Amino acid sequence: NSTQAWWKEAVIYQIYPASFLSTGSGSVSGWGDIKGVISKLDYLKHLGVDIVWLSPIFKSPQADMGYDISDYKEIDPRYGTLGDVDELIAGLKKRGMKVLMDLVVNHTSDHHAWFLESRSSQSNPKRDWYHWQPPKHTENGKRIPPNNWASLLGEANSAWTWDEKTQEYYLSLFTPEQPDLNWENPEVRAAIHDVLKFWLERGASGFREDVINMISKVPGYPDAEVTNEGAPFQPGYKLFCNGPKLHEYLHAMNREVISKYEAMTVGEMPFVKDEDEIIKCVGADRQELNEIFLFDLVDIDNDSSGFRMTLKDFNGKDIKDIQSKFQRLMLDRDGWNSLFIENHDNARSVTRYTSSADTASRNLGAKLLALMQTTLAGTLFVYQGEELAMANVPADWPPSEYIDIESVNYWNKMSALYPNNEERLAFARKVLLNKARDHARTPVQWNAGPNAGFCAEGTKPWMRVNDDYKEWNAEAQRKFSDPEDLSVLQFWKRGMQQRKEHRDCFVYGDFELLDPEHENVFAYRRFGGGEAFVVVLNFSGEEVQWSVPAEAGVENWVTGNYKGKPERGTEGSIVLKPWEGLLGTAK
Ligand code: TEU
Repeated sequence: NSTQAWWKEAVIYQIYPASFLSTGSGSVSGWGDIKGVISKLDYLKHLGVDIVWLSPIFKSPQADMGYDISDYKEIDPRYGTLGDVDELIAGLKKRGMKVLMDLVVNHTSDHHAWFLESRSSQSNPKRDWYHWQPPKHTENGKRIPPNNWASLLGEANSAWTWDEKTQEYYLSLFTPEQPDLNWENPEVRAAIHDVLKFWLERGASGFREDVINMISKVPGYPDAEVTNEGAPFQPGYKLFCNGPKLHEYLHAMNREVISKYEAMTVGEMPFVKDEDEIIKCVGADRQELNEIFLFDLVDIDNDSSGFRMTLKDFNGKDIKDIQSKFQRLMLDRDGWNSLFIENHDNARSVTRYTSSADTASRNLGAKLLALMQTTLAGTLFVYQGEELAMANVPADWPPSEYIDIESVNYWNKMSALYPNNEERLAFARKVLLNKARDHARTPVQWNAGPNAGFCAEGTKPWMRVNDDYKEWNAEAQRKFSDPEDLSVLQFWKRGMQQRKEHRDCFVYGDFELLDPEHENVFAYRRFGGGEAFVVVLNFSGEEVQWSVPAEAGVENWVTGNYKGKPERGTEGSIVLKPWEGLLGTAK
């Protein structure tokens, strides 16, 4: 369908700077820094990365790892200086690469000057820059928040924070340290446009926009429907996501700022389900966002409560249904999507969607996922360490090793609610083991040396290094030299190359789902630019009998995630090995 664009073809690599590499040049030891990113630009270039997205490096009290910004135009000293950022941008440019900044503008830090003014008195000119509301009261006079919305980071407390001094509540959907900005106020929108310009002028090529669908809320702060009987606060996302003015705000940012530069935007949009609404954000004729992060795949194991720190079983068919639904939606309605299965807010994909239980399945699982990610339509995102099959932390790490605010809030809440209930607490530990954001935040494993090469020997990394780094690290995988049996890192590199060599097919081509009903096998045909490929992915640790559909038109199985060239029939029934992925050319 779609017109060509650099931001569609690019491979975007997400860096979570705190955990990427610490050179010791920042103000906090054992903390990743900008110079660390600069030192790995050749690694990224060699891998096939075109664009780097940096999670927030701005000045921040770090209540939520920089997603609480106190100054949008200053760099937090723990990461370095504005000068370091200029050097980074120059280093990227020299290699033909670009950078996306993380724009966190649904909320600021409670230390931001705007909020300090806003909270100073009810009559302050910036009072209306945030969402302030008087309290409500129960029949017996108890003070309660203006509505029943639950906060989002693990504790499911009220989304409102009481301000003693001015005797009102302010809205803080994530933590009390992250007050929500009031986008209804035109001064707020102008101030954000100014932030965008600042970074575009400095050389950024666009933005990843944090929870951008929350900037417009349903007016009047109505109560959310009670979906969790007995819980004091309820998921309110239907009321604070994709509100009535979202498109107006996105369009204005695009028209007044983004379009004046050669810049791209990818908007993070949790909770959105409505397809018309999705297309309104990313339709080619809309001038709102270039692309979007949808949550269906990373929320695949959330139960029906509306909360993330929950569990649910899923299988290959669930993965297939989600993927094929969005492949079709974007192709049929001229929208554009992102391809991601990892980021700093989710457990590691190899553990989650496949298996990291032993060396063999971990290699296979990571390559299976790489094969999927490099052959679907959309802009490809790779999260740091994903290219190395970095996995979740081991099951024997105690809850005290989980230091992310969401994990801490969740664990404290469970411990307080069920202090002596071993069964409940065992379940809570299982939730941490499967879902905690910490899994993605352990230091990148560069080599088998002290601290996995993340920081100097004798320095304590801000977060514990995963125990498996001696076996699983970049250096080991770079040296791996059997061309018939690539390391995960080399497999990713080859996949990205292949995607670029056949971009009319893999990036811009059409998608056809094969065998929609199979429980474990996700198989599809990609075709375009006069070529066609078939991809077959066995999302199970068992051998599976699979019959090659005639309409697949397979000519030749060219490669896969097992050693050597796959010897398999091109029609009729074939056996797929555990976690096996095949790539074939097709008619
Ligand atoms: O995340 C938004 C978001 O909705 C999540 O993925 C979040 O982790 C989840 O709701 C928790 O249950 C973004 C950032 O990526 C995340 O790191 C921030 O904590 C959050 O916004 C607030 O800025």
